[in-house]
Amino acid sequence: MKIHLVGGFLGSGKTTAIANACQQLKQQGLKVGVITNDQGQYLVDSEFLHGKGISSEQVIGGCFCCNYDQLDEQIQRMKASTSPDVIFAESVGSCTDLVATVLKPLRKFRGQEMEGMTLSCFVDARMLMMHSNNRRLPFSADTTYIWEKQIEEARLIVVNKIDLINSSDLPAFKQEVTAKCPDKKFLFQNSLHEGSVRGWLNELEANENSGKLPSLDIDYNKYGNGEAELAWLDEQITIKTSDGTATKLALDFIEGLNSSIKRNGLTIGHLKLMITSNDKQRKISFTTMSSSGAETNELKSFFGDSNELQLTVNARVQTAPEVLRGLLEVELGLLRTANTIISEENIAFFRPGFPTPTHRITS
Ligand SMILES: Nc1nc2c(ncn2[C@@H]2O[C@H](COP(=O)(O)OP(=O)(O)OP(=O)(O)O)[C@@H](O)[C@H]2O)c(=O)[nH]1
Ligand SMILES: [Mg+2]
Repeated sequence: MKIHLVGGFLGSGKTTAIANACQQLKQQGLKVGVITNDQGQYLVDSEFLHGKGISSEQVIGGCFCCNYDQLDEQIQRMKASTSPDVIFAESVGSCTDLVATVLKPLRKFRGQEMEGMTLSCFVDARMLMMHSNNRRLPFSADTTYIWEKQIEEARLIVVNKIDLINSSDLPAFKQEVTAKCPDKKFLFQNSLHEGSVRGWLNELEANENSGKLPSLDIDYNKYGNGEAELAWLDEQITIKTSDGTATKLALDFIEGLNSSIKRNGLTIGHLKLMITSNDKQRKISFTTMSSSGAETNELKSFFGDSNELQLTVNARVQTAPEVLRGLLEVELGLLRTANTIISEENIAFFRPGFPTPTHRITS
């Protein structure tokens, strides 16, 4: 069994790449599993993987490092149930220090059972380009510190969403990034593209000794503060109508929430939603660099008119949790009419707690 730990900031494209990779490995006849991870409980990513027929387990309520035993339990559970050849473990996007707190402990306690362990760090190419050009990222200094530490600790860096970079800028960008860190392996990837993800899989095959990476030198106060500057808001919403407008209302709400976050000058880490209606599902994402999540008209025709629709909301935004909740409530309020029933469930809004890893191996 091989374990591929996949880190990198919120919205950088980890789940997209993992889903694509799993589908390719399954076609090769391999058994795969994914462990998702989040501070919250009801995860859009888990629903997304489930919808694609990829078996997954979750480590919820905190990052892998602070819930190492839960991670270990989920690995053992997968091993017992489906005995996968490959497990992808996607860490929550605000987490770093994975070498000392996850890879090294796994190597120490479970090394005998593993054929290989890797660590990849995903980074949005547009953010890396900003950073390389000495432009400030749209996050606070301490949140940017987490983003930088994620890249620092991994040897294999997947510079993702390369399709969104102007192709004339690409050669110089690639050269600059590679020259700055000659000890790292950079892959320039489009995770929506099968051939591009195949390159990552080939690299994972060849790169099985990430357990030997050095542990980070990291200031946990800055790390904890950087995480606490992000607000988490999760909830599940049901919209019921009698005139077939549930789809339209849901899309109005989603666009409204995104616009309202932007209008208030707040930086999105990742605003992701799963829409479920008429036995169809679609994940919608707004990330730090993207202005819109999906074509509204395309979604309208995909779902068609409906009288009932479910939304799972996972919002990660740089602000106070109460502020984020307030913005959502206002947008939801706009949908409430005499003909509409809106119910909210499993509401949670909070700042991630201070990171206190179960193990931290520095040697
Ligand atoms: N154009 C383009 N879009 C991508 C690529 N990879 C991912 N995306 C999109 O980026 C958004 C975020 O992708 P996710 O895979 O959910 O990102 P993530 O890193 O798993 O996000 P978190 O789990 O919240 O940290 C989605 O809309 C994806 O479709 C890519 O290579 N190119
Ligand atoms: Mg994800």
